[in-house]
Amino acid sequence: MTTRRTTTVFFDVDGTLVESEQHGHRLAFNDAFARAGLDDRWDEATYADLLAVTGGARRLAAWFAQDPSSAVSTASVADLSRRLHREKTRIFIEMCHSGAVPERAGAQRLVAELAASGAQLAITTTGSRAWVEPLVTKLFGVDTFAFMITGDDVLNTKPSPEAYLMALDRIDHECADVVAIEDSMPGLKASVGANIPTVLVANAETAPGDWSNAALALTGFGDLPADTVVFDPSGLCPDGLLTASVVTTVARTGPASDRSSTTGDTPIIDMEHA
Ligand code: XBP
Ligand code: MG
Repeated sequence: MTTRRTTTVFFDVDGTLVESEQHGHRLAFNDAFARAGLDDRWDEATYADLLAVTGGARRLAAWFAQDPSSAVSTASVADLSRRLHREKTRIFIEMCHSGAVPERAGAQRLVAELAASGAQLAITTTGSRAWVEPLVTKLFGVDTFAFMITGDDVLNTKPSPEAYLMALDRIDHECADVVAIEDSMPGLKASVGANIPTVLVANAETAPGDWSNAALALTGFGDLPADTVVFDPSGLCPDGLLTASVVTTVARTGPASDRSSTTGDTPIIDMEHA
């Protein structure tokens, strides 16, 4: 007797399910600086560079470490970062409640399609549980996701594969085909580091990089006219719409180490011209 294999889809949150960085987290960080009486402010270009450091508290610590003059002199970088991050989280939770952090176009469609197909869905994010849980529940529904691995649960944030390895431990992965949906290079490194085939749904905030480890890369879920497929060596998404069927096929195809068609030139994608 053969056991029917299930599909488990691990969703990243920031930049993947929600539009949260430049007009969400960045503004909350700046508000936290202001409330603490600090002059630090992150413009969009500065924040784009800082996205290479995942996890809000770590991002703050990296900022203060690179420019010690901007830190309150009596506080250690770590203490100051933690304190600011607590305030930033409070501010961001209010933003989520007020509707300032929307779904990414097409995310609700894909999540609903996958849920209807019987796939198991879970969250694997570097963001804090205090806002992730209420926001994901509000936008995508109660019980849509079987579990959520957040930045609070891991010692090492992305690009470490720790969150994905922890997520794999939560499922019966002997019986499940798994796939991750990510938007960033640290996210892609994390999921691929856990040997999980990954769909990269890049966006304007995704740093250019070598995405050859993705099974498929698009500039959106395919719901917006500007969305395009930018890397699809196996011809998985000919229509340009990321459907439940495409995602399930990526899961069934397996990780890059199991695929045969990923050799050859791999583009470094310039998002401005993709
Ligand atoms: C997202 C992050 C998060 C947010 C900030 O990375 O790094 O830290 O930017 O959220 P990914 P917190 O999408 O790869 O998980 O301040 O709650 O950490
Ligand atoms: Mg992300």
